[in-house]
Amino acid sequence: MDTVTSLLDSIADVGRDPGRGGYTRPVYSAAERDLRAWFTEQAGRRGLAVETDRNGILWAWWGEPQRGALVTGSHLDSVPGGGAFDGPLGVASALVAVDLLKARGVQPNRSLAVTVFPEEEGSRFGVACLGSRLLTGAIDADRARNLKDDDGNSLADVARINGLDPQHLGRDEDALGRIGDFVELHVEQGRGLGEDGPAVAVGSSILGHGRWKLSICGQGNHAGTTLMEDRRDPMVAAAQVVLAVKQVAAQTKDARATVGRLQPVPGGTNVIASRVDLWLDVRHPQDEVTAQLVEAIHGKAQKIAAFEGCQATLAEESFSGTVHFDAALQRQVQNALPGAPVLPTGAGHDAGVLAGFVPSAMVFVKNPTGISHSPEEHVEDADADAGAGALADVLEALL
Ligand code: HGY
Ligand code: MN
Ligand code: MN
Ligand code: MN
Repeated sequence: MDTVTSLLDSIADVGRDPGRGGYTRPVYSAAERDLRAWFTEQAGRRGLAVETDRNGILWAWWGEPQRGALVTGSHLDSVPGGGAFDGPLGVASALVAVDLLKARGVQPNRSLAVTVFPEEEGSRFGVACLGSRLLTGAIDADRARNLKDDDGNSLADVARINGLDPQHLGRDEDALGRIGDFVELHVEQGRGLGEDGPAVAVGSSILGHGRWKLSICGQGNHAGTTLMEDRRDPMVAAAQVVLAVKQVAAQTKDARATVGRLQPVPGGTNVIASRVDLWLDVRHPQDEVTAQLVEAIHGKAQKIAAFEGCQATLAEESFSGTVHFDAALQRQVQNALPGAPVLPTGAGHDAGVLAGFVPSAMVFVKNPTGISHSPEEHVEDADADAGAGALADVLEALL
């Protein structure tokens, strides 16, 4: 029988990113397509019938596709230079959990589906959990169709190339009706379990979080012929804005604000940028505080930009309010995992989007480094297998 580690080892070379370290597996890239093929093959080996729905979500069925099924899964796409576990651990653990349930002779009372959601990281089209947002209608389908990647390819075009009908992207009542309960296993992103804690924890809530694009426009010019006093350099404004983001968040307990991506345009070494785009990721347990943080950052950015002779404009790209998982389902998960701690998470997940529509729950597996969205993300083999065993216990209790 496969172990979680042996399954992850079998995709260890897919999407490696020597330049950044770790893995870069954007949705609908060759690497992610290879991972989808791997999943389909692994599911087939387990006698699971695989289908792709109108939003590109993969469903591997044990039993007939039916309303109210038990569904578990995660994602295979990654952030740039991501770790090996964020997403694939949940998918591999679900496959091993099916093996364990079959080995136990479990006869499900309802169908079970293992799912893979596309674009959970939002690394290509900018909106996280795009697959589950489309499935539930949490994003407007027209807006989604027109989302662009850095090369200007629209989701509609990329979806079409990948065999989907872009006009069919959007809320899918049939598929959504098939989810009676959803459970996502995920590597812990943070140190709630720490190094000495148990192997698994039960998720309780997901911090509200959003993404905003800040564009700072100035005057592009020549780096050699423009005197310092004659410049309206948006890069100089952007540098001050990044500092201001840290200062605003540092003054608010539990706030997290990050500028992880900053793009000067046109981006030449000998060119004073005409514009700088930077993306804010702001999170806080209280949604109204998140809004206040963004407003404070926006105000500071406008003042800084004006001082540098530039203009700053802010556009919201996505927002998900703080989510508390379904209490009844969480109790069932806790009963199946006696003694497992109950932990909140600051990371977004498809389970968080689905929680607004169907009973959803999460199981976290210990990551001794606590680090994620980095090659240093880690799960010990024994904990990975304990996680799959725990997921099997949860699924058996729910089947
Ligand atoms: O950004 C997040 O929290 C998640 O990893 N997509
Ligand atoms: Mn993830
Ligand atoms: Mn992630
Ligand atoms: Mn997720």
